[in-house]
Amino acid sequence: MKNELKALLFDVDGTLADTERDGHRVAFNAAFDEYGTGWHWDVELYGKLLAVTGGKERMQYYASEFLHNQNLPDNFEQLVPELHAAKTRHYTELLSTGAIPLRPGIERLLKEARQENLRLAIATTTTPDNVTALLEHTLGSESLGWFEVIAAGDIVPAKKPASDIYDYALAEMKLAPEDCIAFEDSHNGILASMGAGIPTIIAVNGYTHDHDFSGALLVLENLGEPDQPFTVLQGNADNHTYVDCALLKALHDN
Ligand code: XBP
Ligand code: MG
Repeated sequence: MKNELKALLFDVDGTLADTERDGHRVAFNAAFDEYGTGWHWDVELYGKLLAVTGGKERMQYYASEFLHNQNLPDNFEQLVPELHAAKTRHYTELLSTGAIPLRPGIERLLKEARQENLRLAIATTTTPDNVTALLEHTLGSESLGWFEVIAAGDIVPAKKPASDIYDYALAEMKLAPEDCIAFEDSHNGILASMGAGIPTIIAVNGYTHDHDFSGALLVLENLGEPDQPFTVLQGNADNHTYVDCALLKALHDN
């Protein structure tokens, strides 16, 4: 007999909230202005840069693949962590204004999962301070304690699409991948979660609509709400119109 569902693991950027276009991108540009790099990442370019996860890694990717390492600021390699720290400061300041809300269904599902004694964790490539700021300014400070593990950023050497961050969270929680469901929004994300062996539900966003989500349990526009039914893009949700624990258990048992 199959194990019962024990835990839900959530990605952050694009999954809990639509943070990339109007959050991270804006903060990168503010840091570039502060340091006078002359760079600006518009909405379309940023979509291409999302191929690489992690802010420091993304700046290095931009320099090598888009600027061909020409006319970089002096001491670029040493500047990257400084630029990134400035970007994190701008990003957390932006979140503190409440500029970025949670996506549909996230707060409802987290609260229901807590009532049903499902264990919760976060597995993300973003910086830990960014996760704290998002949770504090959307669900309140106490919500940090809802997550048994907040696995984030440089805690593992290889970021998504490597499975390391999910492997780390599973090890910390002493859980097998088949005891869990992961929530992701991107191709790199599902490569990481499924690389760790975790069945995965996808909620797409503007940047990830056309990504390859082969093998996902379900691909949705968003998790939906009782008065805001989801659209199913891939998979079978039977008669459900929003993601709740009953649907998760049904998918898990199948
Ligand atoms: C999220 C990311 C992050 C953020 C930037 O990927 O790619 O890099 O854009 O975060 P995922 P930092 O949702 O797959 O975890 O600048 O803090 O690194
Ligand atoms: Mg994501």
